[in-house]
Amino acid sequence: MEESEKAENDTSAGEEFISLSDFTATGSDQLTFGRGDRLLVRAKPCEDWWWAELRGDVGYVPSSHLLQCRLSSATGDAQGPGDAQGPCEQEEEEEEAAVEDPWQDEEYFGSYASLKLHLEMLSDQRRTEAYRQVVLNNRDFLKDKVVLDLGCGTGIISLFCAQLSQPAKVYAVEASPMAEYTRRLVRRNGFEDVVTVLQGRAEDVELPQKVDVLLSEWMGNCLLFEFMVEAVLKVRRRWLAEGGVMWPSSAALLLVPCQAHGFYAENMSFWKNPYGLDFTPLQPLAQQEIFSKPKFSHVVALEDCLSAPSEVLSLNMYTLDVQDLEEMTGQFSFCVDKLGEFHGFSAWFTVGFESRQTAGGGAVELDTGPYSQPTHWKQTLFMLDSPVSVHEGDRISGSIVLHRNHVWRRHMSITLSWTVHSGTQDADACQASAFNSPTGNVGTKTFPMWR
Ligand code: GJV
Repeated sequence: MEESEKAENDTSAGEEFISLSDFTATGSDQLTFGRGDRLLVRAKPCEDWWWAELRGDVGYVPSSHLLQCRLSSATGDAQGPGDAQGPCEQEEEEEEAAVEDPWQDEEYFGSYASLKLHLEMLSDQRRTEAYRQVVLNNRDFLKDKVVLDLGCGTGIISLFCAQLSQPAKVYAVEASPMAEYTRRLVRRNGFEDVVTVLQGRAEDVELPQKVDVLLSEWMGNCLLFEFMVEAVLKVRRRWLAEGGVMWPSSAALLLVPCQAHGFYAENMSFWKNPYGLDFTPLQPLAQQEIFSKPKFSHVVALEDCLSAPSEVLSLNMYTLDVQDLEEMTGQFSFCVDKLGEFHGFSAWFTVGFESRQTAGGGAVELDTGPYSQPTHWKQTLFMLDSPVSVHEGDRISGSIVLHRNHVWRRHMSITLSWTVHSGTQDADACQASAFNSPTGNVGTKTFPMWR
C-alpha cells in the first residue's frame, strides 16, 4: 500500500467513539465530556491522548475513556464476554445498562447458565485431568481439610475432591444458575454431606469458617481475559486460612514469534488477485477488521515457531495483588532459529499446582502451549500489520504490556513492541546478545481484547 493511501485511510473522516466515563479537562487543550458522549477522533498522536471533536469543540481526550463504535468482538470461539457486541451497536438504553455494569455479569454468568461452555471445559481432558491429578497427588493432605472451589461450574473439581480424598468440607461456589444443577449432581453422586453448593458471586459469599485450600479454574485467554482471577485474589484475602494452599499456585504467560501463512493468505493475500482481478484496496480493511484484534483458538504448529518460547509474565498466586492486574509488563528477547516469515506472536499460559505431600506424584503443571496437545484455550495469535522476513541468528526483542480496561473490567488491551536485530547467522552470538545491530524492523501494536 502506498504511504499516502495509508494516511488517507487512517485519518480521513475520523472514527466514532463512545465515552465510557466522565472526563473533566485539566488544561485548555483538552475536552470535557460525559459518559455516553459520542466523540469523533480525528488523530491519535500517541497511545494515551487522542485529538477529538465533540459538539464543534476540539481537544485532547484520554483514550482509556473511549470505546470504538462498531468494533466487532471476538474472532473465533471466544468465551463469555468475548461474544459481546460493541455497545454502540446496541440501543441507547442497552448502552446505558452496559456502562452501569462494567463487569457485564448478567451476560457473563448468563453464558455459563447453558451447557455449551461447560461441555467445552469438561470435554477438555488435559484441563480436567490436570485438576483430577492435583487432587489425587494430594489425597492424604486433603484429608479433613476445608476446600473452596471458586467458580465450580458443574462441580467437577469438588466432586473429584469428594470422590478421591476425604475432605472435611468442600464449598462449591458458582454464580450462574447452573448451580441448581450442580446441587443435583452432588446429590445424585451421594456427596451432599461433603459438598455444599453455594450460588452467588464468590466475592460476596459468607462461609462459617476459613478454608485450607482455594481451588479454582479461573484462567482465560492470554491467562487474564475475563479477569475471574480478581475474584480468586479477593477470596484468598478474605477466606484462605494462614498457611493455606492456592491451586493453581503459580501462573505464567508465554510468547513466541511465529509464522501464520495460512491465516495471512486467507485474509490478506486473498485480495491480491481473486478471479484475475486486483482487490488490494480491500487490504487495509482486512488489516483493520481481522489483524487489529487477537485471534483466539489459534493452534500454532511447532514448525511455525521461529524460536524457543519465552516466559513474559510470571505470577505467584500467594502474593499477586488485585492492583497488580491493572498493568502487567514483560520483556522478551528471542533468538530466531530458522529462516521464515515473522507474521506475529502466539501466546499461551501455563499454571502450576504445588504439591503439599511428600508421598505422591508431586507438582502438576497444565501447559496450554504448542508443545502439548491442544486444550480448549488453544493459543492466541497477534498478527503484525505486515510480515517481516527473518533468518537464523536474528534476534527479536521487545516488550508486552497487558493493560486492563479502566471501565470494562473483564477486558484488556495488549501492546506488543518489537525490534528485529539482524544477526550473523550465528545462534551463539544471539544467545549471548553479543551483537546489537540496529536494523530493520521496529514496531508496536495494541490489540484490544475486546475493549
Ligand atoms: N463467583 C462465582 N462463580 C464464578 C465467578 C465468581 N466471581 N466467576 C466465574 N464464575 N476459567 N475463564 C463461574 C462461572 O459462572 C463459570 O461457571 C465458571 O466460574 C467459569 C470457569 C471457567 N472460566 C474460565
